[in-house]
Amino acid sequence: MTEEALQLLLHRDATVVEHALQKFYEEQEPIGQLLAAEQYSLFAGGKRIRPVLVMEFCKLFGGREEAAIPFACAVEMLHTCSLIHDDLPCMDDDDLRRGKPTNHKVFGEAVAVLAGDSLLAGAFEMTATNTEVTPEIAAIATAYLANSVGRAGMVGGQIMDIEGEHRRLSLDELIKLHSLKTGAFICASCVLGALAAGVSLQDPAMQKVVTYAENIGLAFQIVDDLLDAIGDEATLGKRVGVDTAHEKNTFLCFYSVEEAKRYADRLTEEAICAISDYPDSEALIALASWLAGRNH
Ligand code: GRG
Repeated sequence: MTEEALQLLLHRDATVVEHALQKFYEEQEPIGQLLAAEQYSLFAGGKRIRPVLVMEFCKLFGGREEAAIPFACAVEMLHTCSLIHDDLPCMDDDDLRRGKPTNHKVFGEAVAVLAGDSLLAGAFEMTATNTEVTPEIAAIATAYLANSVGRAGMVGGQIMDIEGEHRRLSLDELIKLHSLKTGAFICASCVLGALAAGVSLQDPAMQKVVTYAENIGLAFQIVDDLLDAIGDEATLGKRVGVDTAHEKNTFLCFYSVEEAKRYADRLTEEAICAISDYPDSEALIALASWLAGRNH
């Protein structure tokens, strides 16, 4: 698939999800500044990688788009929640995200915390009430997603990250941190797409989904570290050099820039290998390659 065709596809998937999210917000009762704060970050122009993974894995297994849309909306809401909370003064203390002032800079810390909380709750409401799949699939997806962002996933990775700031982690610890903090949620996005298409967690095909997801998840984080070190602030829409300033553990503590790029490329090859036998895998193959070479 050409770069142009991939960008068209990403744009199309992202637009479908964005319309669904807009419709959801049009139906909500305003209360205080909550809706405004949620929408400020949700519609600030992220890449929408996780919802695209949901949509494309559903497509790979011949599922209906309608079944994937609520899951895709949910992962973007959860992702946005994690970004709002990550930017807070008590976490990474960032003032720029997606090219705009961070949520707490605009709405204040209390509203930012609550906007994140509300996005989190809304995401699980969205997966649990997905009527385009069976109630059993909705429940399985909800539990899988919850596990991926809780102690065994994102929150667990974040605590390792925070507590690791004061000491040098080993490479194994760093890989574990990121497989929890970023990888588990990326994996859940891919798995929810397959679930929407009716693939069960026990199906051998699901192992291929997980292998693809784990490899692109780790590659994604390596590229994230590279972009913080050598990326361009205007293109990224967030501050660069933050990892060094905070003495964060990153892959560049263990590898040179060139070695880190090669590592990300190797993981990308592994990811591609896991799914390339499927007839309609070109989009996911192109997506994995694009993620490894992205500049934002
Ligand atoms: C929300 C359950 C929950 C917990 C919060 C703050 C926190 C605990 C965890 C931090 C998780 C986090 C923000 C990890 C970083 C992941 C990452 C690389 C984000 C950047 O993702 P992109 O590049 O961003 O997809 P865009 O803006 O394009 O969507």
